[in-house]
Amino acid sequence: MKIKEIKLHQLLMTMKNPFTTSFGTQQKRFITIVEAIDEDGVSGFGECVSGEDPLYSEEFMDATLIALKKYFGPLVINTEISHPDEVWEIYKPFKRNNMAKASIEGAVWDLYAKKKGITLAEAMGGKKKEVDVGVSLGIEDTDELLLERIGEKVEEGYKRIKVKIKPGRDVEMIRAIREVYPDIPLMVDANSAYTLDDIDTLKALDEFNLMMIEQPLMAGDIIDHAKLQKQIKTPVCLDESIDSYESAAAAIELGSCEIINVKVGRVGGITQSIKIHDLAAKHNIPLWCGGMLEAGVGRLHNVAITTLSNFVLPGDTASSSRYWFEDIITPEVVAENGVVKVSDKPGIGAEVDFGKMEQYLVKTETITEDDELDMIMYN
Ligand code: OSB
Ligand code: MG
Repeated sequence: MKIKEIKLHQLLMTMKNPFTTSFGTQQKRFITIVEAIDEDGVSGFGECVSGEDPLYSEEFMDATLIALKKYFGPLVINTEISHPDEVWEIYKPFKRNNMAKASIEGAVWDLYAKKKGITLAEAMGGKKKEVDVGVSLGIEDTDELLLERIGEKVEEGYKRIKVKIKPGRDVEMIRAIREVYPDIPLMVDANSAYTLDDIDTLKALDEFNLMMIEQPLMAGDIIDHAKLQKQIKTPVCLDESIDSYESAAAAIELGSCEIINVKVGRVGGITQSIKIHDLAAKHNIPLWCGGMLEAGVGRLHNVAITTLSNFVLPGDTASSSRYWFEDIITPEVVAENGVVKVSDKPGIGAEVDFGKMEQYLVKTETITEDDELDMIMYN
């Protein structure tokens, strides 16, 4: 297949509820939907998951858009691609910018699956027909408010509850949750808010039978996490520190974590996610799929990757309606009793609904074959 045109649909979406992490509070989500159109006029869709600001990782949407327009779009346009794995090879000389790369690569995977008439999950080698999901809850001002939120989500049947923690909202908050819900599958995500100086706090969490603690220490770190894992019983799960196949391999070798959260965008795309999946499976490291407050396209990509066999723990891919008054796909992603059924329609398995998207659209920019790669090095 040959991509002739790439559209960057830039959306500003408002979430139903503000979402607070150790980084701060957000209620607006600036999302780019990538549409790759081939010579037959078939469209594949990807979603760019960069944050609005470089707080979760170094990538942020304004910069990502420049990277897409200047490099990653022109590099694939008019290039013969027989399998989406080739996209990573094309991008290889270009360092990092994983979420930018993954957004086009994801669109190419969807396009590839649609042209073959198979589901995106099948194209990846996924076999599950349904996937288990949990929900990620932000920090609330009081334990009472958080407990109310947890109550709703337990009632809705989500398979595990993840709560965000930060210094000052950790041990006593978890104690309050466990008093009401002694047995629910519960985990915490610190988004890199602690250091090894906080070892007493991190050890104190051991008494709550948590499924895991996600990214307690600095983004990118694998050395201190290895030291930490030796001192606590709660399994460490890495999120921000796993930004490539190589960092996953290093973390596994050093014992920096017992569990890995795979976010397709963070590791550079589906091809890299599959590589990490296979390596983790070999080393008995269970995986789950993390979320980045995605709209429908990214959400469906997450459902598809979760169909791979070593995604054994419930991920963050909750229902569209947990985030949005109206998602941009038809039908929306629906978790019923913590289970999302995988569509049997080709590609991502739902229609991108341009009518619904309209209400969020800031602008669409188009990269065409006239946009040549503009690089100092190649000129
Ligand atoms: O650390 O997993 C994270 C959202 C944005 C950035 C980072 C994270 C998150 C979440 C929410 O936890 C996951 C979701 O529900 O999409
Ligand atoms: Mg996380």
